[in-house]
Amino acid sequence: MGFPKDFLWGGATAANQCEGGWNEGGKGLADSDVKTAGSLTEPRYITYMDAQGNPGKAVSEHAIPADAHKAVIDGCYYPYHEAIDFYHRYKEDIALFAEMGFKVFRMSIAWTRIFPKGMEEEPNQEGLAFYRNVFQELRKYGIEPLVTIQHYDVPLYLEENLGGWKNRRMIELFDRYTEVIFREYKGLVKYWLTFNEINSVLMMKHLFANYPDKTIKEDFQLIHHQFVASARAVKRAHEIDPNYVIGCMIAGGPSTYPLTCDPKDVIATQERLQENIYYSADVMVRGEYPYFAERIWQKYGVELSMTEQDIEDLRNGTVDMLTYSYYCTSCCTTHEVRETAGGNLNMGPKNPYLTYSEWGWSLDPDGLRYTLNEYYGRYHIPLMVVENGLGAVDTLEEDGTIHDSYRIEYFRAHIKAMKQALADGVDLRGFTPWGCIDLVSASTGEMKKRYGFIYVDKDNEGNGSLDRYRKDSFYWYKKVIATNGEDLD
Ligand code: BGP
Repeated sequence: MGFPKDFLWGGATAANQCEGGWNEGGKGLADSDVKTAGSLTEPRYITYMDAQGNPGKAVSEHAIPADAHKAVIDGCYYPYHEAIDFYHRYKEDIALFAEMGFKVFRMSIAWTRIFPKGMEEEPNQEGLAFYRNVFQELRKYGIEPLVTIQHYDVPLYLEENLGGWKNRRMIELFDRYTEVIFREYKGLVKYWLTFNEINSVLMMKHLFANYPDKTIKEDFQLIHHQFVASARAVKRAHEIDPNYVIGCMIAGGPSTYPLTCDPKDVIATQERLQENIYYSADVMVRGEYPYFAERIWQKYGVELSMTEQDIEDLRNGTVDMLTYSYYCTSCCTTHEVRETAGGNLNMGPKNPYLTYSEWGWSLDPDGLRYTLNEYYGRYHIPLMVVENGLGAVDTLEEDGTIHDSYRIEYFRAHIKAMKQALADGVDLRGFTPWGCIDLVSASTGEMKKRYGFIYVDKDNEGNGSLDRYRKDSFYWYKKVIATNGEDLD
């Protein structure tokens, strides 16, 4: 048994990490436009102007002074402003995806291209036209778009004036945005995802030291608004086009294993998983908060404001599929931690049985098979792995080649793991490796942390020709797709 014959092989990107054109085509400022570049050791900053007009920068939202407003500051380098210039080069890039044989391409729409401030009555026609052109270009090659509606990208105006998703009004504004795109792209798009890694907000308290209690409480309210917005979008999508397939998207690898077989570690892991993964996925797949939600709210002193209408909306907007990002796994323990590891939104004790990438993310293909079984066993709806990959330093040789055997090795092992999960009986429909073309890293803002099958000539400081080059993995993945996952050599 191998991959089903209509398996969706492809790749994934997000608007802010690849488009550039930050102030073109009538686009408004997004919250991600005020994020600087960082590195493994230096955080990315959010830049702002304080009440006296002095520029400043903060490592996270809650460190920004109350009277300041986020702003683009002169002299600061913002890697998303140009990114890899997909905005102007999408035709060239899509031709390369087609050459690899992509069946699907995951991308996101920047809300600020459609509603520059997020609150306008009418959408921005130039923004609508841009995505129409991209979808048509994909269709030309028979590539199915898989569109994330919000991928870490909110109109800055809404952040500044409403407090972003903390404010219930965001649900209505998201409604307006989704209704426009569902109508506009009917017949061009079939697959949609509501929020990228919606569960990530609940992990912030574990990622940042001194994360304020007040912010934790707000985060639960914020994600509740997103759950409702997501559910309403699902319902609306089906009303507009019954052929639409609309899924949720979660960060799928965190807190996977107990570090030891001490039952206390097992319970700690179970609680973490409930909090980090199932709290969110249960709401979106099953249409109601899980039985353990009350315990979590009590733990953090959360008093959720939830209306009767919210409850009904959640019930009526369950997703058609569950999709997730999978890069690595992490461990949980109640014992003293000797060595910690990094990860995609998941720090934790180092797993002695795994090796780690240059950015400290574990390499764990078995964890992919394990999570596929866990999620399918719990929900019994179709799954897609919509992010996976190895962030690594690549070398562009003088003759224009890039020998990324480490990336091929990573994918070979992960594709084998998916094959095993399919043999286990999991209903897995597609695979879109992250950053199929090199793009700006979300966590560090670097170009150096590359994921692509296609190399983009640009460095961390923004220098480079932006020319595209095929890596060794490009040819390898092309063969994998052509043989539907049979030839992995
Ligand atoms: C996920 C995000 C992506 C992406 C990826 C890789 O959390 O959904 O946007 O960037 O992680 O992470 P990074 O870019 O930090 O290496």
